[in-house]
Amino acid sequence: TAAIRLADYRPADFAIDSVELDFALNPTKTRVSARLALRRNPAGDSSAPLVLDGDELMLLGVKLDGRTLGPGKYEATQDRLTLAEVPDAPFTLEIDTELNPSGNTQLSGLYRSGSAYCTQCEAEGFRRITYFLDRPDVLSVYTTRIEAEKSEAPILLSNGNPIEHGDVAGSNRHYALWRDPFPKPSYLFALVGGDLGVVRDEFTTMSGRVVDLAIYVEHGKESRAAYAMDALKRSMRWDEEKFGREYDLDVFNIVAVSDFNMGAMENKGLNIFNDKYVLASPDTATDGDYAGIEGVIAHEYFHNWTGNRITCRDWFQLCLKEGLTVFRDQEFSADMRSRAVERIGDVRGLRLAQFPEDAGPLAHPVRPDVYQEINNFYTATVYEKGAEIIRMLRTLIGEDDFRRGMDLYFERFDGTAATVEDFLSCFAAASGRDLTHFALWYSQAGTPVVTTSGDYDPAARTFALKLSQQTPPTPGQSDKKPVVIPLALALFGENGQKLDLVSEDATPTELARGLIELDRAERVIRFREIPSRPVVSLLRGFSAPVRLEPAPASEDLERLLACDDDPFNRWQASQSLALRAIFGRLETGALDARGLSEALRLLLAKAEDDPALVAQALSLPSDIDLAREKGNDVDPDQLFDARMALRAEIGRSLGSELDAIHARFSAAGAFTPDAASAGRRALRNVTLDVLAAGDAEKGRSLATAQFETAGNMTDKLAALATLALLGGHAREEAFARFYAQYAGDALVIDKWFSLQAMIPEQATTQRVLGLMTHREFSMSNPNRVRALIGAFANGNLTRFHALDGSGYDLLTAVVLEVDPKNPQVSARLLSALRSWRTMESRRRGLIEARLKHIVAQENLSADLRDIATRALG
Ligand code: B3K
Ligand code: ZN
Repeated sequence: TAAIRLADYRPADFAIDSVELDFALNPTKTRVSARLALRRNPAGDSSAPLVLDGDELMLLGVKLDGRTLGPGKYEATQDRLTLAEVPDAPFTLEIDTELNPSGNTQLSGLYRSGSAYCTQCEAEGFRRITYFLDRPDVLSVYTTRIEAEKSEAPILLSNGNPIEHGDVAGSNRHYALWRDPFPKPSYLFALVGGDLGVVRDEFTTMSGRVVDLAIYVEHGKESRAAYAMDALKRSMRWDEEKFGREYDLDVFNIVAVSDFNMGAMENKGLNIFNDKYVLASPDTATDGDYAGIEGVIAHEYFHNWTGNRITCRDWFQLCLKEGLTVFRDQEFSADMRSRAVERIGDVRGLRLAQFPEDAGPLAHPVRPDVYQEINNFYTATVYEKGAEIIRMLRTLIGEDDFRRGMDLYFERFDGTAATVEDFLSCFAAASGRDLTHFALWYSQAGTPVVTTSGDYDPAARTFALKLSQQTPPTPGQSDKKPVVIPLALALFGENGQKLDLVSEDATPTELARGLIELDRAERVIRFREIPSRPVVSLLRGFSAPVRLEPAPASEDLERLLACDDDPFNRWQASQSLALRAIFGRLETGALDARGLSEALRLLLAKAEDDPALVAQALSLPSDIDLAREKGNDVDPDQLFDARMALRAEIGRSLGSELDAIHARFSAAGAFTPDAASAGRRALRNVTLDVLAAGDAEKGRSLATAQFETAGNMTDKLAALATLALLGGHAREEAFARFYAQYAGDALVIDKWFSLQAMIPEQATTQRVLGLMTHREFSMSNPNRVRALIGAFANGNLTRFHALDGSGYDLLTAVVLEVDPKNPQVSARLLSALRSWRTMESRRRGLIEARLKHIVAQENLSADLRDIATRALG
């Protein structure tokens, strides 16, 4: 297939003002009648034929202005409907298609999840329902009629407001009519039909309108939707308070389904969710699950303004809605929880997923300029780095101008399909700042490396800080330009006091805000009146998505850990100390963890102040962190050994403190999912983990006791994770009991699959192969595949990268098995190999052979072929 390029964008030749859809739902023969009000688009080519997109469609008939068209009047294939001649005046086109929802295993278009019917149309699923101009810049008003057997689908939902419903005379069928008054692109269309339980509530908007809220779930799971409902109402209020955005329909519906390719989907007025991001109860969901639900509920809700009211002109602008909406949901979570802990978690995620992507063969700009398969661009770069760009923008222009820019954006572009340039123009206008250079963040891929060096002159009492930047080459972009990097900075003196920033080399604003803008290759700032060699706290709050080099010296890190008033950088100091210890051991064979241990001991002594933050500091870098920091010639076994040695050493040297914390922070009273309680559990569970690393016997008995008495899933799963690492009979016993307790509860069994897949032992590969035949496993369900195979490939580096190639063989076999069923899932799974070039040579060779084997297959999906080909580069 030919590449699609941003440079080739042209407006559509036709506009579709309204769409009337009529669905007669049936498991294998669903009939769709679409009636489109079309006219030529003045901005398009006035003599162009009408070409509508389709995908695997079966056409039953076409009418133009009420008259049936003979086969000679159009040309229909599975993926295209062409009418060479159409009237110049507005006209209607009626198209009948027949679908087989039960046979739709791609989970794109109209498909079945359990016994329900549901849809997923972003990015290009609507063309699997009917022929259409399936592109985001064609906005139409939709009216949808759904008819189904009453017993099979008592619930019938679509976008917008409910208009009418009733029985179909002389049959056991009924119908519902929905109308969405807001023009929208086809990717936001949704339909649900099924026999579902429901939780209802209402929300009064800031102008006093009452909105009916409903969350539909599998019967019997209603009580597990309470937290999602609460998160929804808090999201609606927050968007009013923080962005002045009010909800705009009479109803807001959410449906949870168990077969879903992604997390959730923001369809107008009818969000469809992976049930993993809706269902929670204390004994089935961890604190991480609760936080995930809150974040995703908010994210999809916030899309109503950033994505739906203002959508994207084309898919290259995906970050316009995704980066911005991630930024909004991160801010929401920061307001609902601890801002510092949220920031640390977000940066951890960025470094875990986006940095490796940006450093490997799949690197692409936040706004790509070419793609083969758009589904492969719903990436950490578009989402998470996209959010970082928005955050930098706010940092640079300040909160007030940022809010004014957002208001202007909503004012100017409501009801349109916009571009990144449109968006930036609002902030340029609101702040009076030229954002041309800043915009380079959207088009230049790769993670900039900021190199620093400091020079203190005691006689002159000056400290010269040299900052330089460089972005490594990425595919298709060999020469990089300097970008605008906001570097938040503070200097600390000998006694931990914060020093005033005095310099002629920075602007007064920069000095007053403690924010240096590094917008060229190099900058030297000489600070004056510095009484002694200072410690630099740079990139405070992770003010830009860059890598800093080199890490400060150990003594400086220890000082920062003690005195920095930026909680992010305090945490960063703990991580950098851990990295130093680990890489020190790799180089010299000797482990020196004294500095880190002492620093952590001080933190533990003050654990009550902010348990969640201390928990983050105790969570040592993962294998993936280490592999990324190493950058090349990665040998996962070596990294793993060094990491385990550090954990064990910390566990031994802090044994009594950890023990005391574990006992003191034990669960008291009923479970509540709030951030403060979650923080206490996080601290308790990370102490258990480190403690067990230092003293296996003690760890085993504490973990076994916790596993048996835990009153919530967070504590139970943490105990099981600790036992999983310790091995032996206690582990197998615990896994068996966990299964016995939760058999049949798919979302909980996913955790059971994942923990087993991540056991860092030789036998795990066989274990995973065995679990693939477990009766609760299914290659057709994306959550199951991700829980077992995804966890193995992304969360178990030593086994996945086993030198006998067995891990790679497992992944290759699964990818090729899943691909014909569900290309989005197979393509995403294969992305686990995106950093293969950083491996040491033997593994590199093994992976390259697997990738070549995949590319050599005939009949690969476009999605998988795209990833495999680009990975090989
Ligand atoms: N917009 C959807 C993503 C759909 C992906 C389709 N392959 C979810 C979200 O970002 O909110
Ligand atoms: Zn989104």
